[in-house]
This record gives sequence, C-alpha cells and structure tokens, in this order.
Amino acid sequence: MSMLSFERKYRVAGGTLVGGDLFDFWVGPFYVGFFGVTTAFFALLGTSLIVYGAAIGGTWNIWQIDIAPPAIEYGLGLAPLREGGLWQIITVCAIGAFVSWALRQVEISRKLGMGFHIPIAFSFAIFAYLSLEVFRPIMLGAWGHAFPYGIFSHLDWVSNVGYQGLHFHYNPAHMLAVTCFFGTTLMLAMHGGVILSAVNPPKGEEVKHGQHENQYFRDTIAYSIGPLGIHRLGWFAAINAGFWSAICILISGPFWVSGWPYFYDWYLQLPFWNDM
Ligand code: 07D
Ligand code: 07D
Ligand code: 07D
Ligand code: 07D
Ligand code: BPH
Repeated sequence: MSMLSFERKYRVAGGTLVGGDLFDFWVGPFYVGFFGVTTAFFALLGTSLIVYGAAIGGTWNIWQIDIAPPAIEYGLGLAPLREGGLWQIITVCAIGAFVSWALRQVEISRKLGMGFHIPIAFSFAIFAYLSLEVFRPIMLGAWGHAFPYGIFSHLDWVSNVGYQGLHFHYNPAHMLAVTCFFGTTLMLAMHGGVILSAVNPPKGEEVKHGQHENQYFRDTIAYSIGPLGIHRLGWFAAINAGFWSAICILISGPFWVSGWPYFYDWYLQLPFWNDM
C-alpha cells in the first residue's frame, strides 16, 4: 500500500490502552491495535449470524430479512436460537463491535496527541443504541421490547412504538431531539456553504479567508460565532440530538405510560384556571 510522503511521520508507536505493542501496527491504511482485532472479531461473527438468520428465515429479499428479539414471554431470560436467541447473540456482537470501534478511536487519538471529541461524540450514538436495545427493555422487563434487525421490520417497530404513545411528536424530549437534528443540519449547511463559497470565488478573484466568513454572518444575522465556535456549537448540537433521542425513548414506557398528548394535562390542572 503506497503511503503519502508525509504520512509516515504520523505513524507513531505507543498510546495503546491494552496489549502494549502487541497489535501496534498498520495493515495497509488501517491502524490495527487490540481493539481493531476485537472489532473485526465481533463484526465478522455478528454479520455471519445475520446471514445465518436470513438463511433460516425464509427470505433472501434484502428488505424483508428480519431477525426479531425473543417474544415478551421470555422476559429477560435467554431464548432458543430460532426464537430470539440469534438476536441476543447478534446484539452482544454489535455492542462489542461498537464499543471496540470507539476504543480504537481513543487509541488513535492518543497516538496523535489529540483530544477525544470524536469517540465522545460516537459514544452518544452508542448510548442511543444501548437505550433502545438494552436499557429500555430491561426497564420494561423483556427483551421483546427491543427493535428487530431488518430494514423494514425496524421501521415497523418505530411506527408501532410511536403509536403506542398515541402521538409521539408530543413527547417533549422527542421535540428537543428533533430540534437538535434540524439545527445540526442547518448549521452544517451554513458552515459547509460559507467555507465552500470562500474558497470558490468568481473567476479572477482571490480565495477568501476567516474575516470574510465572519463578515458574511455579521452582515446577515448581526453575529458571527467564529471558526472555532461553529465547530463547538455543531458538536454540541449533534451530541444533544443523540442524547435527547435516547432520553425520549427511555421515558416512553418506563416513566410515561399513557398517551403523550395527555402529558400536557398538568397545564389544565393549574390552580390559575381552576380557582376562578
Ligand atoms: C449515512 C452512515 C452509513 C450507514 C449506513 C447504514 C446496515 C444495516 C443490516 C440488512 C445515517 C448501514 C446499514 C449496517 C444492514 C441488515 C440486516 C448513517 C450513515 C448506510 N438503523 N431508520 C435506516 C440502522 C434505528 C429509522 C437506513 C442501524 C432505530 C428510520 C439503514 C441502526 C430508529 C429510517 C438504517 C438503526 C430508526 C431508518 C439508513 C442501529 C431510530 C429510514 C440509515 C444499529 C434511530 C432509513 C429503510 C442511515 C431507511 C433508515 C440502519 C436504528 C429509524 C438501513 C444500523 C431503531 C425512520 N436505518 N433506526 O443512513 O431508509 O443512518 O430505512 O441502531 O427512513 Mg434505522
Ligand atoms: C420545511 C423548514 C423550512 C424553514 C424555513 C425558515 C423563520 C424565521 C426567525 C428564529 C425541511 C423559516 C424561518 C420562520 C425564524 C427567527 C428569528 C425544513 C423546513 C424556510 N420522519 N414526515 C420529514 C423523519 C414520520 C412526515 C423530513 C424521521 C412519521 C410528513 C425529515 C422520522 C410520520 C413530513 C423527516 C419520521 C411522518 C415529514 C423533515 C422517524 C408522522 C414532511 C425535514 C424517526 C406520523 C417533512 C419537506 C424537513 C418533509 C417530513 C424525518 C417519521 C410524516 C426527512 C427521522 C412516520 C408529513 N420527516 N414522519 O423537511 O419531508 O426539513 O417536508 O420516525 O412534510 Mg417524517
Ligand atoms: C435551531 C434555528 C432557530 C430556529 C428556531 C425556530 C418559529 C415559530 C411561531 C409559535 C432548527 C423558531 C420558531 C419562528 C414560532 C409560532 C406560531 C432550527 C434552528 C428556534 N417548523 N417541526 C419545531 C418550524 C415544519 C416538526 C420547532 C418553522 C414542517 C417536528 C419550531 C417551519 C415539518 C418538530 C419549529 C416548520 C415540521 C418541529 C424547532 C417552517 C417538517 C419538533 C425547530 C416555516 C419539516 C420541533 C414543537 C428547529 C418541536 C419542531 C418551527 C415546518 C416538523 C417551533 C418555522 C411542517 C416533528 N418546528 N416542521 O429547531 O419542538 O429547527 O415542535 O417551515 O419536534 Mg417545525
Ligand atoms: C440509535 C444509531 C446508533 C448507531 C450506531 C452505529 C453499524 C455499522 C457499518 C456502514 C440515534 C451503527 C453502526 C451497524 C455499519 C458500515 C460499514 C441513533 C442511533 C451505534 N421523528 N421516533 C427518533 C423524528 C415520529 C419514534 C429519533 C422526526 C412519529 C420512536 C429522532 C419526525 C413516530 C423513536 C426522531 C419523527 C415517531 C423515534 C431518531 C418527523 C412514528 C425512537 C434518531 C419529522 C409514528 C427514536 C433513541 C436517533 C429514538 C426516534 C426524529 C416522527 C416515533 C429524534 C424528525 C411521530 C418510537 N425520532 N417519530 O435516535 O429516539 O438517532 O431512539 O415527523 O426510538 Mg421520531
Ligand atoms: O467511524 C465513525 O464514523 C465514520 C463513527 C460512527 C459515528 C461517529 C464515529 O466516529 C460519530 C461521532 C457518530 N456516529 C455520531 C452519530 C450521531 C450523533 C450522536 C447519530 C445521529 C448517529 N451517529 C447515527 C447513526 C446511524 C443511524 C441514525 O441509524 C447509523 C446507521 C450510524 N450512525 C452508523 C455509524 C457507522 C458508519 C460508524 C459511525 N456511525 C460506526 C462504525 C462501527 O462501529 O464499526 C464497527 C462495526 C462494524 C464494522 C459492523 C458491526 C456489525 C454488527 C456486529 C452486526 C449488525 C448489527 C446491527 C444492530 C443490525 C442493524 C440492522 C438495521 C437494519 C436496523
């Protein structure tokens, strides 16, 4: 594998969390490390089990493949392979692969002497996944409350669980999560836009830099958050999108059992309206 001339300089030994220099090497462009090995192990095993599940599941139609968790009757116990056991092993593999991937990112950051902002951000996605597949099912007392592994079947799960709350949009944590998702996209569109427009001036004009970018926003919305600030705000909004998503599903069932529209009934009960 060819390497760019300056790339070797950044391939430094050390920074590993486990295994010392045992797996401290690269294969082609990829850093391996202990957690690279565990990622590969869990990812290959989990993916093979999905293929096995498809083989015994009766369809090779990619949209319809469905590997479901155990029925509610199994509670939090283990189930036979064909009745949800496969889903349970795949879930263990998925958690192993995601966590290994994050820890490998930590090792790479340590090697490069960088902060841990990427693995921290990814851990919010892992938190959301764990909330859906582990924490909420445990709080509700059965693995059967987790979502199934299938392209369409997982959408059916989202819709069903949404309507169990009658009108899921009324879930206040869902509102916050949606706001952060829309806000993150808005900021990325603006940030991508301003950078691309600065480096792509009309023919014959010079490439523009930071002060032009700041001025653009001062002229438009009276304020520029600045080149470092926009990355802080974007990162913050993105991790909050993941965080409030996790909260919205964790409270739905374990803490709020009736329809979400009824959540606002406290407003009607305020003494202000009732004492007149
Ligand atoms: C662009 C990075 C690349 C990732 C890709 C996905 C697999 C699955 C497995 C066939 C942004 C790779 C796909 C590994 C193959 C089998 C068995 C990331 C990018 C290209 N969903 N979801 C999709 C997952 C949940 C929801 C698409 C995963 C929750 C809705 C893809 C998870 C809820 C819609 C997919 C997960 C939910 C989708 C595109 C895990 C709330 C769509 C995803 C592990 C979060 C959209 C047919 C994407 C679609 C879609 C994968 C969880 C809702 C198949 C791996 C239960 C409403 N989801 N999803 O681009 O077209 O993500 O569905 O948590 O409309 Mg989903
Ligand atoms: C339209 C905003 C434009 C804003 C402008 C600016 C001011 C000034 C001043 C602050 C487009 C206005 C400025 C007023 C303010 C100051 C000082 C942005 C717009 C010009 N959906 N769904 C989407 C998901 C379900 C439904 C889009 C997910 C259910 C309908 C996006 C899920 C049902 C419509 C999306 C899900 C359903 C959509 C929204 C999951 C409901 C649309 C983004 C996880 C039971 C809308 C063009 C967007 C659309 C839309 C996501 C579920 C219905 C892709 C993740 C199954 C009817 N959905 N959805 O459009 O496509 O931003 O609109 O379940 O109309 Mg959906
Ligand atoms: C963070 C930039 C700042 C903008 C803010 C919004 C107003 C409205 C008017 C009270 C990301 C300023 C709000 C000017 C005041 C009155 C009458 C942008 C950021 C802080 N929606 N939507 C919200 C709008 C649509 C949907 C919140 C506008 C489509 C869902 C806010 C439009 C569909 C959810 C809001 C528009 C749809 C929301 C936060 C126009 C598909 C939520 C928005 C003009 C796109 C979330 C209670 C945000 C919520 C939410 C405004 C269109 C779906 C009130 C102006 C019809 C599912 N929408 N929305 O942060 O909390 O955007 O709702 O197109 O869950 Mg909406
Ligand atoms: C869980 C993904 C984690 C991924 C990991 C990595 C691999 C490797 C390999 C590619 C969290 C996986 C990696 C497999 C791949 C290679 C090589 C991310 C996760 C660890 N909703 N809703 C959300 C909207 C409605 C409902 C979240 C919008 C309806 C339920 C988000 C709308 C009803 C749940 C959101 C809308 C409903 C949600 C999803 C509009 C249905 C959830 C984002 C416009 C009738 C879920 C934690 C997310 C949730 C969720 C948005 C509508 C129900 C905020 C915009 C009203 C049941 N909705 N929703 O969570 O919060 O990302 O999950 O109408 O469970 Mg909603
Ligand atoms: O490396 C990365 O990106 C390139 C990391 C990643 C990230 C990162 C990374 O650094 C960050 C910061 C985020 N995601 C952030 C976020 C958002 C905010 C917190 C949030 C919205 C989000 N990620 C969402 C998602 C989604 C959604 C919404 O559905 C998906 C699909 C992803 N993120 C996907 C990914 C990957 C591309 C990558 C990543 N986010 C992590 C790659 C990884 O973990 O690799 C190791 C694992 C494998 C190679 C395969 C494992 C196979 C399993 C054993 C079997 C499959 C099981 C699975 C549960 C089946 C699901 C079936 C579906 C049909 C439901």
